[in-house]
Amino acid sequence: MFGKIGGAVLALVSSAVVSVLVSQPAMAASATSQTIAWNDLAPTLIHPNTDYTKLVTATRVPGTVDGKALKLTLPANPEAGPRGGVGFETAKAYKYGTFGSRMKTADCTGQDANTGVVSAAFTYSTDHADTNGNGVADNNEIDFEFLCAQPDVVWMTIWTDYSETSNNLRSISRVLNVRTGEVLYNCYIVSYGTGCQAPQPGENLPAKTTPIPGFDASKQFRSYKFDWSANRVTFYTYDNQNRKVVLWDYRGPADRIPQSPSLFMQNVWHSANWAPYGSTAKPTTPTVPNTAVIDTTFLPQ
Ligand SMILES: [Ca+2]
Ligand SMILES: [Ca+2]
Repeated sequence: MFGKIGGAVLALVSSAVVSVLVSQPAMAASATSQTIAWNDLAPTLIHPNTDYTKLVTATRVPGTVDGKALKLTLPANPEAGPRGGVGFETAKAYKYGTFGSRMKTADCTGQDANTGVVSAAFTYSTDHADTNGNGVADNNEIDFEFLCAQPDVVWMTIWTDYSETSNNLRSISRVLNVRTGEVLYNCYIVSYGTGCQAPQPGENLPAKTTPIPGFDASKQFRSYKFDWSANRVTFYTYDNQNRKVVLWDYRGPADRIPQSPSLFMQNVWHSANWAPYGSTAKPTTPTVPNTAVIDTTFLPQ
């Protein structure tokens, strides 16, 4: 299942201009959720994946609700792609519900301006089958992703298909400057390099979001959540007064929404080809460790 996760997708993208316009997969309701506070309860919920052995829990972490946190530290000079990264997945799969995390994403302040580090929280499932019957291998995935070089911007993507052996995929992404509330990009694509498909009703809501002054995902603990149901995915966070701010209320065609049980995952990894929005610079390899700090993880009941 990690064959594709996050890894080689942008290898298919030859143009740097295009590469800034597509996200990589990091490899979605019920209103009730459980909160994993990263205390002694957490290990029973997390699958001990041998690709992800660098999990460290810490106490007395400033800014956390309960003092305890999970630190995901990407070592210096990592291999590109999620397999060279650090993260976890849940032991159990979930279909629909509320998912998310209160976290502080990897901070590359003071490093090379083009440092390529992704912090992600997402649902994921693929068995390379074609359950939705459209001729392309399914890839069920709903992502929050942040690039350390652009910590005022969030990338949100809903995937349903991805082929490792062709240029076929199905994903819709929204790139949002959370600080200003400006939607930078909202696009459904079926292959790399062929541009956006015509938008369907309900795919680009709200047109603008409530600005969160001073927003910086790498400097502040924030909760990022999404409510995943069969016909709607709503992404949200909270402003400086702890009021809910909807980042993307996706109500487009249901066949563009995952409908399969999925694991929830969080990870930090190096991308060598995913540039910040608006940049054509090639991302550079981090030469020092980079850490995302997870205060809590939110899962369906
Ligand atoms: Ca399919
Ligand atoms: Ca905590």
